[in-house]
Amino acid sequence: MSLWKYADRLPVEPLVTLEEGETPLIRSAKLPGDTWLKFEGANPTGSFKDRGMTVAVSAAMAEGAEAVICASTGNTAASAAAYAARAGLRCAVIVPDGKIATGKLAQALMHGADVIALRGNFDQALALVRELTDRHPIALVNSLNEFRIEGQKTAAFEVCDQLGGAPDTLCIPVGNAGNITAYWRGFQEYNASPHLHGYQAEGAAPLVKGEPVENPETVASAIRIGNPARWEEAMNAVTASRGEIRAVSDAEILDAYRRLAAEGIFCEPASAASVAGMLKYGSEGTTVCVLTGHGLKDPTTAIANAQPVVPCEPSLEALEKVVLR
Ligand code: AN7
Repeated sequence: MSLWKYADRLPVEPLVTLEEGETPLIRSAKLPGDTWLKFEGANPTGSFKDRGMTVAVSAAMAEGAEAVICASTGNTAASAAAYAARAGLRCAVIVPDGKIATGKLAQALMHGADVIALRGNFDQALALVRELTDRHPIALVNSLNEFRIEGQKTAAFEVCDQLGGAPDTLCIPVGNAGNITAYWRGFQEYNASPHLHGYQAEGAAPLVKGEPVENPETVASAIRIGNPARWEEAMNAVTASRGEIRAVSDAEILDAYRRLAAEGIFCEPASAASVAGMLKYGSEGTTVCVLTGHGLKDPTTAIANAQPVVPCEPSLEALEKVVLR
């Protein structure tokens, strides 16, 4: 089974699939309220991007494309690379130099994509690939691509099916604003209308500020985005759902990141923004926090924010000392 169980609501045939979707909805054991975690890290490449990519790359195949391209803070790149490999298409990914998490870089490289490190940020990368794909017959698989949104809307269907009804509130991190757009579409198609609470990182919060951020900065590299492509749709989703869009600090993101890990759930920093926002601003009723990507994506940030490793000499005495302390 996969998200293709909703094939009658999707616009193409599943030409390329890695059995994405059908991710766990886990009730939090420690967070306040009736809080559920939609663990999108359980997708094949470890992020929600696979939902959109299976549909977008299937569409590209149907159209006879030979290559796909995207700008990415990392997860889109990893997912595009995997699905392109699966489909036998060429893939190029444009990423901000030095600003994508190690796991994502490893994935894109291993799946054989051309990884291009732009001496610039995500927003510049996206503007450039948009121009490039206007001029050349290469399929753009960023979330500007409608097929991406169509695939990602299935997460809203799953949440409703898993809970046996719509949640009251859905908390979600917001970067380029494709995913919040997709959830809102999915909920509408399911006649559900939870309040959508979108959270951006304080140093990369254009939607909260009401204007683009030229030099976005945050520890949550996945959402280090200053000029979201789906700006209007995101604001419409927030308004129409009587929700909110707010900012959380890096310290609040890292605190939520550690709290989740302490109950056995490892997500990446950007994903923890959903929980950070819920903890900071509160939520109404049954609440689902979307954990968009797996913690293993970004081992560097994990190790920098956890307790140190304990060194030990190879003797029983030394081992007792450190274990029984
Ligand atoms: C873990 O990979 O934009 O608001 O290029 O990787 O739909 O952009 C990633 C975004 C949240 C924000 N959580 O979603 C990319 C990219 C994680 C992410 C977001 C991203 P959107």
